[in-house]
Amino acid sequence: MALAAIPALAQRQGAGAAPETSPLTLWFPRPAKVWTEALPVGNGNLGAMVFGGVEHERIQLNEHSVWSGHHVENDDPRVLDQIKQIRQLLFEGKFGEANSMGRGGRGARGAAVAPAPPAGAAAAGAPPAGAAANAPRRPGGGRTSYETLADLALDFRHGGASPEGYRRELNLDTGIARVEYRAGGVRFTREVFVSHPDQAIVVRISGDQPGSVAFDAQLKREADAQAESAAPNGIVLRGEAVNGGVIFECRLEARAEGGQVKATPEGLSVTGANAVTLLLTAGTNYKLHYPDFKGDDPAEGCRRRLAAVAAKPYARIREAHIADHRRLFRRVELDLGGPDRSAVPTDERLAAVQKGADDPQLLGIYFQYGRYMLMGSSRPGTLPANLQGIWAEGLTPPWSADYHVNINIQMNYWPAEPCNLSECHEPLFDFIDMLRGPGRRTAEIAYGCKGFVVHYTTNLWGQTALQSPSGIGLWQGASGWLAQHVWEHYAFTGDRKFLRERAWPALKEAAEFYLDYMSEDPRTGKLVAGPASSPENRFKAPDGSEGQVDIAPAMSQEIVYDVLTNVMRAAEILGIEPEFARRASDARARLLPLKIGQYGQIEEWSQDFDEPEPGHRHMSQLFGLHPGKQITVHGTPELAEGARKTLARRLANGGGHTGWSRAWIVNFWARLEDGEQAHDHVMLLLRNSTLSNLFDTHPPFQIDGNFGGCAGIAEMLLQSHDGEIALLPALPKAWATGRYKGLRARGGVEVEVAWRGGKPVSATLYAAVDGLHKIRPPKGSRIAEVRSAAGRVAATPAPDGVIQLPVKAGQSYSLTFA
Ligand code: FUC
Repeated sequence: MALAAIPALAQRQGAGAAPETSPLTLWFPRPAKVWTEALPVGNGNLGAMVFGGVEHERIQLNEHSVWSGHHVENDDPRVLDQIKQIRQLLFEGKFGEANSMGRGGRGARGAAVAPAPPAGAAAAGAPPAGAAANAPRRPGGGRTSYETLADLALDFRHGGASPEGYRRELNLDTGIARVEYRAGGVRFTREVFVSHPDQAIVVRISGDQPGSVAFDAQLKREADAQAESAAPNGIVLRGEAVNGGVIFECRLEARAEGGQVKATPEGLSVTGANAVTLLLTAGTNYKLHYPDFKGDDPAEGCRRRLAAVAAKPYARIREAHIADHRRLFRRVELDLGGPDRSAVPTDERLAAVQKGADDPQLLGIYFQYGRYMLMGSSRPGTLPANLQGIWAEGLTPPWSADYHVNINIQMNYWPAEPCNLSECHEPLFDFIDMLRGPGRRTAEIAYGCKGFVVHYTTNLWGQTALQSPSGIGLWQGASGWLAQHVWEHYAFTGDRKFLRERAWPALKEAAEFYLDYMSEDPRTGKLVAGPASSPENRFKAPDGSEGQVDIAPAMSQEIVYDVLTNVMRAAEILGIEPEFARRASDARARLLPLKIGQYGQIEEWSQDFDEPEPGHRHMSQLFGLHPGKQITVHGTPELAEGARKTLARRLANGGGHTGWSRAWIVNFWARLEDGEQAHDHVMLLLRNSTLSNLFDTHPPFQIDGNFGGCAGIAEMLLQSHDGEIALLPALPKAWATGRYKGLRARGGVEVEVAWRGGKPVSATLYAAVDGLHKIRPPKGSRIAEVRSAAGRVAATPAPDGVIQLPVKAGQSYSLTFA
């Protein structure tokens, strides 16, 4: 799948010319019947799903900020006291009492809160019908959800001719979805893409016979919107999110070459054209609520962007789109070997894999699809990728397509840095900054603490309030886990300005909360990060009660460890706030350490409780293994062994049954340097948790598994979390021969590696910043020589094969192996 295999860009405009081809293409010999067979295109703030119907084309549209609801301040001062009591009860070992304490209601402002859904409800695979069961509940009963923008419906007039030579594809290398068929002696072509430079959804319809293009176009939405014609050749759709929320607008304009476009009360009618370009812009009034978002008045913005893009010929819009897309997309190349099966439709390839076949090139597509979808749902200035990225059908997507912050949104961003899409990480940083305001208020009112806190789910309105001091709600890890992302952005890029201006304030404020919230366990003298739950899991206490809230869940301890470690490093690098760094370091030294339990596993709770659901989908106690760096194969071998046993036990009890859970397992095994296990679980991700359009399925569709799977494949090929750059740390036998280019390691290093017969052949490191790196060769091989432009670099391997390599910004270093 080397990109060198891609033929030079064919000059093409409209029908007739050959389109670009790439092995990185999803294709199907028939239209999509259901939404999860359609193909996604997006530019970060506009998304579309292309069905490719012959007589009736449906292009379902999304705009990132189409949300119902509004910002609510419902922090409840009464929980402060309850939490203190819960803490005391837990110290006394009264788990039953502690766990029933906050249940059943809360709120000085009188809002009764329904109990959290039973843990495991989602594990059964059934998301709540309609609006999410674990969606935020607010006084007034308002609903808060991401929603579809509209559908673009195109009705063609083929006179019932049955189509031949049908092909529907998504070329990941161009970011263009294409539909092609012959009907009534005419070869019709549609191209759909979302231009980032021109901020528009672009649809091009052409026929290879003059005057053959005829269709009607409508903009439709199932509720709360009105379409009207915008003479002479446009439609405008205006509306408001259901039950109140943002106000949106969407504008469509048709530019026909030959023939006629007529605006009708129903929409547009095109007759006798050679080709038609449809241009669509959309926006909402969201910036009014989210000051950093660079939106504008929806009507004004739509009109302005439409006028600008409409002034350009299609070929130029297309060319600018491809250039922008490739600037990011082509940074990484991955070839995992195996035969070229690009002539086989994608769903057939997936079906073969699901029956047990191997298809490394399909994994290559799956990997690049993850990068493609991050580019499509998260670009600088947009909202971050939600549970479905940006693609969501209807008005009540599963779990409101919101921001779950107890793994899901973080998993969305795991590929951002290693897979060389650093700028696509930025929307998450803006989002974190937005959450810091309400999160600070919540920290103060609900906990009496400094800093900021976020619980397990939030939305674009900045919901941070503690819904109930019980169950899965009482989990304060989101702010700390989010703060890991700003640190990692620095770690990968070496961007000190970012560290000082963006990362430090968020890191420090996250740490401040935990430093205040933690208490000393009178029984051990250690610092504990509870009362808290361990995401969505429960335990059986010695008193026979089942509970979720404990005094020191491993994940809470590990998140605090991670935040404090990063704070200490950041303060040292920046040479600032030594007092605060000392406070962090003292607290870290006093944290209750991780413990190994009766099965040799890392204990999930402060005690080795019985587990009612030992195969639970969350594996929170392994946060320190991934995405944290507290547990490493070379640094903490006993804990790494504990992690291995934890995983094995979860799996033996049916773990990994949701897409994201399986994707996390890939990352865990990669970190444990077990290439065979990691590979088995990549295959299981495709076998059990992937839909025919390669969307991850929880079930249903949830995009985190795509991103986690993409990151997991990268993690098998390159790691850098443990103070060294490890080349091919978890290479499976199935990928005997291959090559990658453009994966990134911490310290601003881009890496290229080629291997054959399971052994490295060559590697090149490109340094973006000066540094001193340790390089670990793949197991069973030795670094023979390192050369830079200046000649041979002295690098003597230590007994474990690791070399020390000083690098200079802008230089590259070539490694050979023995
Ligand atoms: C977390 C998970 C569920 C689901 C939901 C959106 O709460 O436990 O499985 O993915 O997020």
